[in-house]
Amino acid sequence: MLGDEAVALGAIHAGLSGAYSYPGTPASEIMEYLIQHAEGGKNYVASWAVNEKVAFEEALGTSFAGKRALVSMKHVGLNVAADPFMNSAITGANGGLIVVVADDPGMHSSQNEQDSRYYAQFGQIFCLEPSNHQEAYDMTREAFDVSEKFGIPVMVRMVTRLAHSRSGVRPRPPREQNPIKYGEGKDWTLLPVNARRRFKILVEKQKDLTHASDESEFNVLSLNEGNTSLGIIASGIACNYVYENFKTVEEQPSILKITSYPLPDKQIDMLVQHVDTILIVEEGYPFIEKNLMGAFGVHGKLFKGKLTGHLPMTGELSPSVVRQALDLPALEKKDIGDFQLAGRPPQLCQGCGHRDTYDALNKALEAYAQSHVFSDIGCYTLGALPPYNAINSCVCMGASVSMAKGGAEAGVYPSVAVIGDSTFAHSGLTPLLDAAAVNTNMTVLILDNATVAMTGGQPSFASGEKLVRLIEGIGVAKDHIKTIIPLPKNLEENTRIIKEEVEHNGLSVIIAARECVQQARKKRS
Ligand SMILES: Cc1ncc(C[n+]2csc(CCOP(=O)(O)OP(=O)(O)O)c2C)c(N)n1
Ligand code: SF4
Repeated sequence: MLGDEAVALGAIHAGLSGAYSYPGTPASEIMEYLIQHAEGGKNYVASWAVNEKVAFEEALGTSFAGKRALVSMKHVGLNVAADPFMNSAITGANGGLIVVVADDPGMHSSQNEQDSRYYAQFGQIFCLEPSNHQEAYDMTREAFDVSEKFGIPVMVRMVTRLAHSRSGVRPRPPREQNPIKYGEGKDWTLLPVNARRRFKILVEKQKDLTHASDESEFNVLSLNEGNTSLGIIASGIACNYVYENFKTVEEQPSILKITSYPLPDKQIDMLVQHVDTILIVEEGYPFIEKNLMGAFGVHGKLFKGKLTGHLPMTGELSPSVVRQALDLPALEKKDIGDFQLAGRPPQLCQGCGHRDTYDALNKALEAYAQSHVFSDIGCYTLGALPPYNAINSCVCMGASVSMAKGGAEAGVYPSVAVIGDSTFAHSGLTPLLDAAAVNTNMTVLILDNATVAMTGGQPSFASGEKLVRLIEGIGVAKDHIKTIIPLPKNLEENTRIIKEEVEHNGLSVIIAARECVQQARKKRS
């Protein structure tokens, strides 16, 4: 199974009742698997949501009903869901509530490489970090138990390399779903008087959570009695990069494998007491390292890791990178002569409608000495690359519309936003409401290809006629809502329409409507 699929199966076998998600690499396959297998009569809800905040709240509602719920997302999705995430730690969970967050160290397909373990610590909840596929399955089951035992949401932190690699997984017998169970409304109503009481309860739980982490079977301390010079603390996937550098277990120095948070204090203490130097190997930020070192370090002990420059602060780890930190001789490299693989930057598919939209937009903007095209995130972000060089910014989902408004109000003209249909539904709708309220002088291009193409073709919530009606309902003047069909034969007409709307002194929305050619191909086959 893929690591993502192991999480999904673990959840099904743990008695899952409801799962919600918004697509995002490398987390999408969790929901894909759940949807695919729900059809086999598994009797749970598995559903894409319009964004991560909505997905989180849907899962929280399921948990409040006493049922087991899962919400999954990529790391930046948790920024969008941060409000319910933080507050759910205070309300607590009723049925088990699991937040699976897939981080993307190395930014294979993301705009940053933030480390979600900080969110778990920020929310003061329990976090499990599988190091392999079997653990992805087992820990997801375990996460539901921890959530129900302590009445808190539990995070399962995945990373790309685990989410998207395959291995055998040994499943266990499935268990029943929870019956519906109503809870204490006053615990869940975060008026200050309740929130203060609940927050205190959460803080008081921390000792028990640390104890549970210390007792967890998933943290393994192997002391090498004959070697007191070096000890290693490794977490999650990074454990494998350590193990791979030793041919036998006997060769290994003392290793503490950490896969649960809050950090297991006692086990860490035992390792630190046993050795002089501690190398900390973790994928992501130096989270464990910072927590252990504090401001002054530990007297008499030498810590090595990312903060000390022994491991890189950015990007993904690998066995060879860890090998250097272990001071082991580099492995011999195979000589492949002067063979070189050509660089192949990603590009829009041949025949993609986004190409035709950018051709028309570039032509329409030729007449202006200065313009700013605020883009959003989707396949169309590839318009940043040659031959289009069509966009000037891309920050986070939905930002194109709000940034175009801010830019226009600062005097940028033409101020253009480019956003896809799924991203528009995710978080472009609300800033468009803002712009419509004051009729900002800007042009919004919504590229409606009727799918979430970038992440593999999940369903879009605002496409076609529904999208047009939404924009009308938001308050954009009907005369300035235009639809174009981005095809080469329509280049002249599309250029003219974009130009006209850029010239209009107020808000315009142009919908470029044409199905993603990859999706069309899939449907045909
Ligand atoms: C907060 C957040 N959630 C999810 C993603 C992953 N993601 C990148 S683009 C995108 C949507 C793309 O769909 P759309 O806007 O319709 O454009 P298309 O790719 O179809 O052209 C998603 C879900 C992300 N980057 N940020
Ligand atoms: S997947 Fe679809 S939207 Fe994305 S580049 Fe290809 S054709 Fe265009």
